[in-house]
Amino acid sequence: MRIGIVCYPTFGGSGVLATELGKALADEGHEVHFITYQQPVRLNVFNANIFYHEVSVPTYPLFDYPPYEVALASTMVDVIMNHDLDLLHVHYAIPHASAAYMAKQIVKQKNGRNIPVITTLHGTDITLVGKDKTYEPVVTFSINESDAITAVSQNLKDETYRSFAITKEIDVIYNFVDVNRFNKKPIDAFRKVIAPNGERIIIHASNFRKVKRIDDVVKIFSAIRKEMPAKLLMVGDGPERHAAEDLARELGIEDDIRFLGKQEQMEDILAVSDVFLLPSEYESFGLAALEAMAARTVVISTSAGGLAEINIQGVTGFMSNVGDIASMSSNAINLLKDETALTKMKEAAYEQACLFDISKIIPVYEKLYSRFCRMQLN
Ligand code: GMT
Repeated sequence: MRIGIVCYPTFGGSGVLATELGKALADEGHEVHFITYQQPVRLNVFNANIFYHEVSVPTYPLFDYPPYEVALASTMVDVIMNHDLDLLHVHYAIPHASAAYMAKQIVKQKNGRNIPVITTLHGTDITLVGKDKTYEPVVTFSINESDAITAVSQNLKDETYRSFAITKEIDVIYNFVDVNRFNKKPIDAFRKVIAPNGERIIIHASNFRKVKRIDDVVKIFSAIRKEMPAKLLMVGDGPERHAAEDLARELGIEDDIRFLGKQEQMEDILAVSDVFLLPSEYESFGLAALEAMAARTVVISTSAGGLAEINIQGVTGFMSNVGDIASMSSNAINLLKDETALTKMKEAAYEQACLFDISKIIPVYEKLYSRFCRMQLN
């Protein structure tokens, strides 16, 4: 099949998932065309089946807001027609689903072809941004106009029906992880650099937005730090980083926290970590948590959104209510003090991640595509 993938090219979960999906589809022999404004960060391999089409948005003095959606729709039309795509798979509704709708109508008018559009909802496109009344009518319309709609968790599916007047069936297709990539032996030298005296290693990775409750990460770590020697790795970057750094200084734990910025080799960093903290206000799925579990890192999180669909309470990790710092701290401390329980839980986290292995989810997407594709798969 010839598949167009539209996504955000950044470190965010939706872009990571879309890129990994495209790479896996290319490995399966499909021709994959990425359409984005920048080379996706995880698109770091050469594969003859992968094509990248950059959306450039010309500026003009009149434009206070350059019309990205128009440029995106025009690029989609160009790629669909010149590369004879079989379908478009857009990740994150805003503005990808509405741009895809526009491209579909243009292609229909130009050559009579009805290009199927599949929209995958990822989370904040529904729960935060999409609900805003400045976007809601377009989001509802373009989701309903998609030929197929998928959500990355049952929770996100339910939230979508609750927040928008969706008239179509939404399929849940869970996010996935390449377990082989994350199942790595810890590099001793690396561990020694981070924790020279054998301290416990705690980790958090995100885009440091308000929804991630970064302050809670620092406060939980502070509680852990009072009980045992430990180091905290903060991976990623975003608007809440400076507040977190200030809080760390205020609590006097700044020497035990390393802000690593955006990192591509997450598997190496996770392999040396003991506990992954994710105290989010909401996660539709929590791809970062799943990657941690695949690397045998125990997840201590809230039970918000779809997290309970991957993390099993008391087996693969622990979950608490949003903002319950005391509960998340004591779960972490008790576990980190008990080597046997920690080892057992790390193994259970890995086993659970295997259920979401890439090899199990790619065929589900292929089956979905085949429902719409001119060329049926065997
Ligand atoms: O976590 C973010 O804020 C980034 C966001 C994105 O769209 O890139 O992540 C969302 O999609 C991920 C991939 O499906 C999910 O794993 C995240 O849980 C979801 N984030 C939220 O729902 C806040």
